[in-house]
Amino acid sequence: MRVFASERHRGHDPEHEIESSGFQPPFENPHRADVIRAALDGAGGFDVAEPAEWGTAPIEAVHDPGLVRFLATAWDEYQREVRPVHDVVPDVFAMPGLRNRMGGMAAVREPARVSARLGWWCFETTTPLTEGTYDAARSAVDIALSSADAVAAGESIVYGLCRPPGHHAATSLYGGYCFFNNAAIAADHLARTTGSRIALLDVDYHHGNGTQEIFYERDDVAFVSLHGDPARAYPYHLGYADETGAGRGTGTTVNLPLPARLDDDGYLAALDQALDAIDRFDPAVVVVSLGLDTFDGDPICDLALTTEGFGRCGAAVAARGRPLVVLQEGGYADAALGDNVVSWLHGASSASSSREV
Ligand code: Q9C
Ligand code: ZN
Repeated sequence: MRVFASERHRGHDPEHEIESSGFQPPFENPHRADVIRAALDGAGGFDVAEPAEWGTAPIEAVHDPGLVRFLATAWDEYQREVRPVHDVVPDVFAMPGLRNRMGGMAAVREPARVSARLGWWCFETTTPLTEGTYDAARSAVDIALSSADAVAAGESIVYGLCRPPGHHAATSLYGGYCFFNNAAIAADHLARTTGSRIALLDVDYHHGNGTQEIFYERDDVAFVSLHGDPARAYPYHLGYADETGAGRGTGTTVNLPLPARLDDDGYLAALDQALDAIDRFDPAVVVVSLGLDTFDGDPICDLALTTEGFGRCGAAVAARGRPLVVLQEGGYADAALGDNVVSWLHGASSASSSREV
C-alpha cells in the first residue's frame, strides 16, 4: 500500500494545551506521527514516500485566503508585536454577539493587530501556533493531495499520514488541533478535477465540524460522520442528527451521534448505516477522515473500540468496493496508535480489490 508522510510535521511542536481551565501537555504532538510511522515500518508492506509540493491554490479553493495569509505570518508578528513566546494562543474571540444590534461581524473588516486577528481566525484555546506550525500544516495538505492524486491515478487505497490533523478547520476558522482541512482539500480537489461525486467518511471520535461547514451547501461532496454525541463531546456546537445540509446540499450531510462506551459490535452497526448512506450517494471515491480516538484507551474520548475492531472497520469500509483516500486525523493513545492504524489499513487492504498489501 502506498503511504505519504513527511518529517515536516515536526515543525508543529506546542509546549502546552489550554484545556479544562488548565495548562496540560499537548495531546496532539509530534510523537503521534512517530509512533504511526514506526508501526508502518515495523509491519512492512507500506511503501512510504514524501509528498509533492502543491502550493496554496488547492487550499484557497476551500479556505478563506485570509486564513492562509494569517497562518503564514501570525507567529512572527506575535513575536514582534506582543512578546517572544513559544506557543501563540488567542485571548479575545470575535464572537458575533459582541455586535448585536450593530449588524454582527458582517460589516467588520479583519483587524490589523495580531492580538485581535488571533481571535478572528481561531475558535478555541487548544490549538497553539508555534514557529513551524504553518510549514507543518502545509506539509499535511501536500500529503492529502498526493494521496488523492495517487487514487485518482488508479490506486485502490492510499494512506496519508497527515499531522497536524484537519477536520475541525472550517472555511475561515482554525481550532481543535487543526489548521487546514486536509481531507476537505483532498475531496474538493478530487471533485473539481474528476467532475465526479466524492464522499467524505469521518470516523474520528469528534464531529468534523469544519468539513461539514465547508460542504454544507454542496451536492458534489457528501459528508457522513460518526462521532461522540455533541451533547457531551467536543466540539459541542455541531454534529446533531438534524444537521442534514442546506440548499443544493440538502440531504448530503449525515450525522450519526454515538453514546458513550459503544463497543466494536455497536460501532460496526452504526458504520454500516453510514456506509449505506454513502452507497446511496454513489461516489467515485471515498475520502476517510481516520481518527483512532474512538479507541477504548483514548485519554480524551469515551468510546470503546479495540485494535481488532479497527481491522473490522477498515474491512467494512473497503468491502463497499470504492477507492479509498485514508487520511490521518486524531488518536491520542500513543502506545496503541500505531497498531490501531496498521490494523485499520490491513483490514481495508484485505477487503479491497488491491493486489498490494
Ligand atoms: N474537554 C482531533 O481529534 N479538546 N481534535 C477537547 C474537551 C480538543 C480533537 C477537550 C479536542 C480536539 C483532530
Ligand atoms: Zn478527534
